[in-house]
Order: sequence, then C-alpha cells, then structure tokens
Amino acid sequence: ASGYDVARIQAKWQAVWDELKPFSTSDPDDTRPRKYVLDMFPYPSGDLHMGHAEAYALGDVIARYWRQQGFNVLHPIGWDSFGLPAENAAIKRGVDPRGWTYDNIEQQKRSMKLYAASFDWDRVLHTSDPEYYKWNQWLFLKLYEKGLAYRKDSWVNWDPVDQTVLANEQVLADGTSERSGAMVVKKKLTQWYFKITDYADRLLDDLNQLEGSWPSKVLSMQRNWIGRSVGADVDFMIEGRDTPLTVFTTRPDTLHGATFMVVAPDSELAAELVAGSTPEVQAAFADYLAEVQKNTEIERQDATREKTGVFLERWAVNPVNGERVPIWSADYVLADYGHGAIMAVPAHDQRDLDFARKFGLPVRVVVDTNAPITGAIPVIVDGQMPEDLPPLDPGGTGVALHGDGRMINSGPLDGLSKSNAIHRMTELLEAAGTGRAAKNFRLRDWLISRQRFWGTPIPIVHGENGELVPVPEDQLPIELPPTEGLDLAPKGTSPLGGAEEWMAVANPVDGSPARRDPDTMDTFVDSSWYFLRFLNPHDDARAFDPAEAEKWAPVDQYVGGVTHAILHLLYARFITKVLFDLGYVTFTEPFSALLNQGMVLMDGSAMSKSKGNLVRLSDQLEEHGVDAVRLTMAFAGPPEDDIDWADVAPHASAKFLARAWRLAHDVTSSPDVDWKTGDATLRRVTHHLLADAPGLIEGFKFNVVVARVMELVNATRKAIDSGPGAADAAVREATETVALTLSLFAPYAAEEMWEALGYPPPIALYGWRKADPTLLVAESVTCVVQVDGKLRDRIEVSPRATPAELEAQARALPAIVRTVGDREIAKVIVRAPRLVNIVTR
Ligand code: ANZ
Repeated sequence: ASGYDVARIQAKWQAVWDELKPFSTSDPDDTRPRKYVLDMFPYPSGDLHMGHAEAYALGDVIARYWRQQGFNVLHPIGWDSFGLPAENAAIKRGVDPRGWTYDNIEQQKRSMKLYAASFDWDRVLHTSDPEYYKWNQWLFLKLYEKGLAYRKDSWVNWDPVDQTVLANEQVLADGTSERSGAMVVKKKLTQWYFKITDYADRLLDDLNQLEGSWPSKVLSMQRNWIGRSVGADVDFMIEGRDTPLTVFTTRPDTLHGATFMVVAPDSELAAELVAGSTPEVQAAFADYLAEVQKNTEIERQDATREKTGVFLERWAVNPVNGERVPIWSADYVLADYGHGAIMAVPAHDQRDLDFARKFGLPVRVVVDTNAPITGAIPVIVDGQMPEDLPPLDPGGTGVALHGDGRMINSGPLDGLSKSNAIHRMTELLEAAGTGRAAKNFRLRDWLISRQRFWGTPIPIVHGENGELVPVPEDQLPIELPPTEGLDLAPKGTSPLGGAEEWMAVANPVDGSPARRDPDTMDTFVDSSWYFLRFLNPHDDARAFDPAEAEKWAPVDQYVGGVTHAILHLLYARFITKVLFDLGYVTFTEPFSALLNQGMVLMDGSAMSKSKGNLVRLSDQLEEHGVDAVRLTMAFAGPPEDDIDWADVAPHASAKFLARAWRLAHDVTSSPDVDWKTGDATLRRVTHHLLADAPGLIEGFKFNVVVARVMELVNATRKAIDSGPGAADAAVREATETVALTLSLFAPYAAEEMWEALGYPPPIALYGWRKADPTLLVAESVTCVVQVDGKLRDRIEVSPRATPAELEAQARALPAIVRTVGDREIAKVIVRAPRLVNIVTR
C-alpha cells in the first residue's frame, strides 16, 4: 500500500459519495425505521469556523450511529440566511446582501462537503430564498387569522447602533444588545407581535415531557424565562377615583400587612394619579420619571440598588380592613409586569422593607416566623395610620421575614399557616368580590417587527383608512425588491419604505391604493419551523407535508449550542404548538432530545479576531486532514464540555488514524474467513467494544468510544507483530471493527480501510455487529497487591482464584520481595480475587 495520503483520500471518497448518495432519504419504499437527527443550521457569516466543526462532527456521530444501527436517518442541512450581518456587510461594501449571503453559503457548502458530514444534500434550504420565506408569510397569516399576530404601540428595546428593535431575549443581562453590543434604550413604536403569552402555560408544563432528554440547564432556563407566578389579584379602592387599583400578589395571605402601595412611574396609572395630585407632586414626579427613564430594565430589577421614589399624596383603601394606605411611585415596580402596581408588605418583602426603611413607612408583621424584625415597629391601631411615624430602628436587622409561620395581626387568618392563609384569603376576596386567584408570567409577547431590509416582508397591506388587510395566500410570496436605489443604512424606519414602487400596491379587497407594511420579520420566525420544511423543501404548494411530518417528526435528536437555550427553542416550541392547534402536526414538542455541545476555546478563552487567538478551520483541515480534526473533536472530552484547542492534539489523531489504516493493509486473510477460528484474546477485546459502543454512543460518551477503539488498534497491532500474526481471523475481525467504529468519527479513513479489507463502499451503510456473549465473560481479573496498604504491583488472576493461591502468587512477585526486604510479615489480608495486602512489622 502507498502512504496514507489525506488529500488524495479526501478527494477520492467525496466523489464516490456524491455519486452513491448514501445519505439520501428520498426512497418512499424504504422500510427501515426512521430517525430524524438535526444540527442547528448555520448562519452564513463567512466560512465555517471551529465551532461549526465541533457541532457538525458531534451531530454526525449520532446520525451515522443510527444509520449503522439500521435506521433510515434524515440528517438535513440548510442555511439561516436572513439577518443583520449580511445587511451590515452589504451597507459597508455598498453591495446587495444577496451576493454576500449566497457567496458565503457556497463557501460553507464546499467546506461542509469536505468535512464529510453525512447530510442529505437533496434537501438543502436557504431561508432567504423566496421559496422558503413565502411560507414564513403563510405562517404569519395563519397566526393573524387565529388572533395570534397583532399590532400594538409599546415601549420597545431599541438598539441605537443597529437602529432596530430587539426582542427581550436579545438584550443581555448587562443591558446591552446581543447584536451590536450597544446599550439598549427604550423607544415607543407600533410593532407586530406574536402572542406567545397565550401559550405560556403549555410552554411551561410541556417541559416536563422533556425531562431527562434535554439538558436540565436548558429546561430550567426555559422555566425561568417563562416565569410563572401563582397568587391573586386584589382590588384596592382609591380615594377620589371610581375604579379600583388592582395589584397582583403571590402573597395574598399578607394583605393585613400591606402598609403602602407602589405604582410604576412609567405606567399610565401613575400618570393618572399624579394628574389628580398637587402641583408640587406633579413637579417632583416629572423629575423622578425623567431620571427613571435613563435606567435599563435590568438596572431596575437589581434588588440591591438604593431605593428611590415619590409620594403621590394619594390614598388607597385596604379591602380587608378598611385602612388608608399611602400610594407611592417607585421604579422597583415595573410597568409591564402584573398590573404595574403592588401592595407593599415591608415585613415580608425585602424590596418593600428597604423602601419602608428609607422613607420611614410602617412595617407590620403578619406571619410569626419566630424571628420577628427587631426595632421599633409602628403599630397601627384601629385601622388608623399613626400620625407621626417613628423612624425605624437602624439597628434592626433590615431583613424581611420570608419564612413560613402562623398568621398574626390578620383577623380571620390568625393562627393559619402561610399556605393555608394564602388559600383562605383568596377565598375571602372572591366571596367579597374584591379579588380573585390569578397568575402571571415573566414571558412577554414576541415582538417580530424589524426595521431592516434583509428579512421576510410582512404580508399585510395598509389601506387608505389605515385598515390592515392580510395579503391573500395566492399572492405570496411578497418578494423583496432589488436594492438598487435603496438606502439600507439604519435610520429607525425600514429601508423598504423607500422602495416606492414596491410599497405602492392595490388593496386586495377593492383595488384602492394601499401601502405595504415596510417591516420585515425577526429571523427567529424563519428558524421556528425550518425543521418541518426539510421534510419537503421543494414543495411549492404548502409549507410542509403533514404526512411527511407524521413519518419523520418530531426531531429525534437536535444538536446545537447552548446559546439558543432560550430564544430559538422557545419560539420553535411555540410555533409547533400553534401548528398542532391548527391541525397541521400531531405532536406538541418539536425536539424530543437535545444535545448542547460545548464551545471551542483557545488558551482558555473564546476565539475571536480581536483577541488574536482565532484558529482557522481551513488551516486545521489543511494541516491535519478532516478525519483528524473530527476525531479530535470527539475525543477531546464529553461533548457538553468546552474544548480548548491549545490542549488537544490533532496531529496525534492523524497519527493514530494512519496506524489504524495500516492494520487494514496488513490483514492477509480473506473476508470469508471463519471468525471463530481467531485468537480468543484479541476477539475478547473486539467483542467488548462491540458490546459497549452502542450504549456509550447513546449516552454521548463519544470520547470513551474513541479511547476504546485506540485500545483495539493497539491490541490488533500486537497480535500482528508479536501474536498470532496478520493471517489470523481475529486480526481481520478486529480491523473491521476498528473501521466500522471509525466510520462514525473519521469517515475518510474508515472508507479507505473498508476498501482495503475487500468491501465495496459506502461503509456508512454496513450494520454494526452483535457481540458474542460467550466472549464477554471475564477470563481474568486484576488483583492489586499492596504492602502496608500501598500499591506495589498488580497481577492478572482467575476470577475463581483462592486466597491461598493469591497470597502465594503475591509473595513471589519480585516487586513485593524487594519492597518487603528483610522486614517481618505480620499478616496478609486477602480479599479474593481483587486484593492482597501484606502487612509488615
Ligand atoms: C405582596 C407581597 C408580599 C409580595 C410578600 C411578595 C412578598 P413574582 O414571583 O416575580 O411574580 N410585584 C407584583 N407586580 C410587580 C411589578 N409590576 N413590579 C415589581 N414587583 C411586582 O413576584 C410577585 C410579587 O412581586 C408580588 O407579590 C408583588 O409583591 C411583586 F411578602 O405582593 B408581592
């Protein structure tokens, strides 16, 4: 055999695979059971990078594994090709985003083919193709018909650099934009929303179905994001106002401890209450509001911030005891959560307590947790607020009482436990008509309007009288206009508004002059259902074929980065449920199992051009070959862990692959040799791998499988060079097993070995072999030999060896004789067959 020439082998097999199409799933008569393995599709922002290489190597192990197990595996690939990077690049270079996008796609496609991911290349899709985004528009219309797409005026997150709105999910914890890194500000705009909040309960409850098959971290991130709170709405009458002020509370049990109320400064309620107050209050409030609007929502939610606020000189009445309670406005209460107003119970809520201590408001304990707040607590007598509020003792603990206990100072609730009191108070409020059980979600509706060009046009037309007219389905797709003459630069309104010819349309209802909606959809709409489009990507009559969905979906295994733990997964789950409700699919969760691969780092940190630690995938492939890079990704550790490229050894992987390949050239027996005649010791190693690999792969322990195949290569090499020799049947059996295992990780080397072993390609379609159980029985176990409890040697012994035999063998070992020397042996402890401990004096 000639040398192991990586470049030659890669070119040779790519051509063969292109012709054989081993990963095609288009045969309708295929009777194999099905699996749908999906990698999150890439954004075409240049060539593939190391992160892609990791994700696609790992996803491919899974796809190839199921194929080897006899499944018809759908493993498609496409491009998430709308979005800002293309548009920004186009603006910078003065070109059309289409050119940039499709050039990058072509580049990535070539790299993907070289990378030998086992994709079905007949099912490729690009979300920026009109053939694809037509169906985004269809989906929009379906949601619109169901009342799930609507427009509202609201404060939105505004990215001042990219000049576009952001979903809450795109605002990072530090208040900056996930896209541009700019500090996000608030701006009032009329925007399109998808009503994901209608699905909040189901999105939360259905996570239970995914327990165990999704990473628990992702499940809890989703749960927190949806953030369900259960409690009650309570109505407080306001002096000088006809309608009550309703608050949401998770602690209706503490209603007797409500000593003041707080409304969000940026709420309509605050504006209304202030309007009915004194000019002094109005001036103070106006100043306060101006200050508040400089802060981000994140800052406002920071519980440790110094409390600020303004007394509105308005009063509410506590519905359970008729007490007058003062109404304040403070920014720790958010306008768009619950009702934008709270009843403050400082004894039992930390934020309220901090506020009460700062402004000298009374604190009344209503749950005796056996650790009452120390310091002077103003006592409210006969429902009257004391005239002069004594200052709170600064030596007090300042810690609110959150724990359970018996209710006190609470009239009919006295003596009840906290949870009983919550229940009882809700009943009392309902009976009195002043409150009711309620729940609230942190989840907000999904803002989908974007003031950008490179996205899906919204299929709505604005009539002469401002009426909204959905574009009839037979007029879809509404294609993007050419960019000639269009100014794509961000300016706060969509660049499409400048495409005069495109904007002016006939009203579909009566032909009167009308205008298109100039906004485009959030690209998360595109990726919320793409897994269904892969089932029939070329169908121009419908988004997807429900019969195909029935066959393939939901996705059996989804693979992708944890960066999508909230956004993308939540939206895809939501759209799936909508499609279920519309009768298009019969399942309610899109991804039955999820694997989040780690990141590829360099010297301990994320790779980036600015840090100068960027490792280019193309250089790595050039230097080590595709197989070695893929194998390194799988061998580096558990797939969920990050890989530091500085700590791994792709050249060692390359060397190992050459070693494995040489085995195939050394085998001299023919394919029809009888396995049973082979060397038993080597056969045992082979069959242990055959037995263990499936469980290990299904448990994502790819690195362990690689370690085991390395062990088998060593054992086979030993058998050839200093054992039964290259003609032994066990050598062939072992080498074939090496090739079959490597076909999951290093497809080129495996295919090359398979050919050398005398089989036609593709190895990907040969099945895994069953282990022979008679070869799995342990013939020997390792017995540890210690002197005074310290490990000194090991011996391979029969599992049935007696203590006397073990002791005799152990005493005779040279290492033991040396260690014991002339010391006297006090006793020998034997735990057959695993341990001999020789204790000296
Ligand atoms: C009285 C009370 C007493 C409360 C007590 C808590 C403890 P989650 O779990 O986040 O839903 N709240 C309600 N609306 C709010 C808003 N718009 N901005 C800020 N806080 C708001 O929390 C619900 C609790 O947060 C509610 O229950 C309310 O304070 C507050 F010992 O009411 B609670």
